[in-house]
Amino acid sequence: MATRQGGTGAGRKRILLSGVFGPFGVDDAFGRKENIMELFHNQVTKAQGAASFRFHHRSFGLYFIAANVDADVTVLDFPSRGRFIRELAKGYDIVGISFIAPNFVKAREMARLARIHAPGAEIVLGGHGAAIEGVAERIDCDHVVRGEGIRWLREHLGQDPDAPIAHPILPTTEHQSILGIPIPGATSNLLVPGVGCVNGCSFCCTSHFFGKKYAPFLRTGKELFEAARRIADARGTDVFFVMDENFLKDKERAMALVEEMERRKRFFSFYLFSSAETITAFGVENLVRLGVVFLWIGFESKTRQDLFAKNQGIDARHLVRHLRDHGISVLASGILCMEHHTPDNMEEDIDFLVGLEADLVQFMLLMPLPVTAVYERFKKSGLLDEELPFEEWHGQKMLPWRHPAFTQDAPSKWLDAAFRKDFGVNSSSLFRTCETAFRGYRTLAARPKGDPNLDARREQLRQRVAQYALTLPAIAKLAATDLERGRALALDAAIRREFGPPSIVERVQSLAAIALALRWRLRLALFGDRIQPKTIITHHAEQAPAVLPLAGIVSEPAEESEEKPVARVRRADAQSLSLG
Ligand code: B12
Ligand code: SF4
Repeated sequence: MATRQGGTGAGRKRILLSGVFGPFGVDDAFGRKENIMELFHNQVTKAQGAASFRFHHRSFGLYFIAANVDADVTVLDFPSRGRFIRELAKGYDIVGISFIAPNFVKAREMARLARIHAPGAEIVLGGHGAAIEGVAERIDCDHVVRGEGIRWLREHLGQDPDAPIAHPILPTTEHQSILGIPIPGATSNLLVPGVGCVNGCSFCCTSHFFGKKYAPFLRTGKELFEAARRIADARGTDVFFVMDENFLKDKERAMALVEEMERRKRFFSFYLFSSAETITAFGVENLVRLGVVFLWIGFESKTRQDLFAKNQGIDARHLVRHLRDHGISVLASGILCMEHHTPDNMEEDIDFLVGLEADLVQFMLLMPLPVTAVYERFKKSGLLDEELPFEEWHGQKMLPWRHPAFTQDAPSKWLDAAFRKDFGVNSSSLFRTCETAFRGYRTLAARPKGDPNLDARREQLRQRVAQYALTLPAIAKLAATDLERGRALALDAAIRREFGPPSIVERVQSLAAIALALRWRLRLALFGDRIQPKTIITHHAEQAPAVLPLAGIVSEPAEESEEKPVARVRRADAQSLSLG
């Protein structure tokens, strides 16, 4: 049980935890247009025009902290500068600001505003931006928290740092749409089994930030299952996006989760991040039984595989094909402008990543982010460009270090060309994802029936195919190339051969998808592609739960404010959760 020194009444601390302010992805005094607040449209599907995947993620770390301290905590996500100032005026004892390196200037401005509008409050900086060297001197604050924040804040408040971790109930994404078609039903649930990774790849800030250690929030298969069950029951979907850098690394825990699902006959599905060596050790059959539908894998580079122990001896192309044949979509991630790259050899790495034929490809620049081994090495050797403002450290345009083979404007051109090549050669990721689901369905359909787990997985794949197939006519209609149009139509025909002709309802849905997609394309042409996330306020005012999960989110009527619409959320009991 948590020690409840926060109590209620006068002694109870009032804490504001805030993400950085918007607008995001625009050139202004605080940010850059390339630094979009969207995962896929920022660094994965950005060249795919209307077919780019669009959605927002909350600042999850803040909700975890709020759910695990005994205090009156307000989480303010995606505020405007004005909204943040108004919140400060309500009177807080502690103002916590979560930021990453490219948002350094925003965090500095927020700390400045907090000193003015909440002069009595302690200012605490956390998140990956806290790893910036000398941040305590560069930003006027009282504490800088490097690494895991729940433990720190509990200790700071005199509460038990070792109390169990309560997992908040949250959607992974907000306002999810592809081709302008809103994804129906509840979006996937968030599951954070832990933070950090023990692999310590030289460029990886998540691993280094948590001291190359893994800090588990959910330690066993049983705990994972129990957390998943409560979250899924509350939100009405059994699909989870797992924010854990290398979930399969703990094979025993993941296998125990499979056993628990089989014992309880409840078969969740998971989107995961994992490294190639752990995936191979885990085995594709186990992945299918675990219900993995998506894997984010860092293949990094073909030309310097020796730098990445996790990829040594792995046949990446075979692995990707094998996974897709089992209905597991792959996001293959690679690094451009590494030290050994030149304009003559970089194409080879781009072709390697494109040639994997993954569902999605992420190209990132080599960023020596503070706290990583690469950062330390570049600093020592004088390669680091310490003059480059942190707003430029987002990895989609410039290098914050002096590359001997590339001029300052070259990286963004290489990135653009790489994303365009992947799109041209492999077609839209929506098409590829649909193809993967169908390949997986066929693989499982060829197996004998009677294994409850595999029967459930086959049915899940069938449902995914049926849902994705509704978009194939729209993909064909908006196809960027004849190749893509032909592929979409051929896949549609193959699915129809297997599943029979579409029902009248499905035909109407497909026509509606085409209409929405055409409208979306027009919107992009007329008004550009920026979507700003809505401000979200969450009050965690009751006692922090000692065990899962209690902390839920319900929508309240939007408050009148300049940055409307605002989603207001408050803690509720699990029975009354309503999440859209
Ligand atoms: C979700 C996510 C996003 C979301 C952001 C959502 C949001 N509202 O801000 C999206 C997809 C939009 C995004 C975008 C970008 N992101 Co991002 N993102 C992540 C990701 C995948 C998960 C973060 C998460 O929720 N983790 C789980 C929670 C529980 O952990 P946590 O956030 O670390 O929080 C813990 C501690 O850090 C700490 N803590 C956090 N905040 C605070 C605050 C206080 C006061 C305290 C005391 C403690 C504390 O306590 C928490 C609990 O232990 C991480 C990678 C990762 N696995 O962590 C990258 C990561 C944070 N992103 C990163 C980057 C660089 C970006 C982008 C620039 C593009 C890119 N290269 O990925 C853009 C920038 C967008 C923008 N305009 O700001 C880097 C940060 C690098 C750095 N050193 O600053 C990371 C680490 C990925 C990486 N390895 O490069 N991202
Ligand atoms: S395996 Fe992935 S998460 Fe782990 S250290 Fe390497 S890049 Fe980071």
